[in-house]
Amino acid sequence: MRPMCANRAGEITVMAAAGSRAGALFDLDGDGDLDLVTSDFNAAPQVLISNLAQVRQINWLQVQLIGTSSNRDGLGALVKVETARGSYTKQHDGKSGYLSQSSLPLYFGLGEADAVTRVEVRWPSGRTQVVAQGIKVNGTLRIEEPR
Ligand SMILES: [Ca+2]
Repeated sequence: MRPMCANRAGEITVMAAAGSRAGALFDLDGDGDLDLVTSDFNAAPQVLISNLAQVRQINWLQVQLIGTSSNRDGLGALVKVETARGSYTKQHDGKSGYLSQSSLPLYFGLGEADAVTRVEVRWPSGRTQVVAQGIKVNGTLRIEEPR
């Protein structure tokens, strides 16, 4: 058993290391920040809910890829999200780990940026696609590969 202490707000602080074997990262409570579920050695899983969205305003965008010429989920695609405050690039690697699978949409934390000006996808098929309109932050943008 791990030593824990709770403060007056009911928050619990874990005071010892855990032998986690796997972890899945996704927005479990639907508030926009990423939460974590771990599978621990000889122990029950831990469900770690982030309170970031309750502490301050967060801005984010999930990008769900739908491949047509490329594979169905666009695995291997390179996605660049541009804002007035900078850009963020991620490769869609499937987000799987040892004994775990996170949710597939790519998650981009946008910091202070409250608007996305452009999303560029370089599909595994070699095509490049740009979306520059209708992008709403704090939600999921579905992008289907042109046929
Ligand atoms: Ca969350």
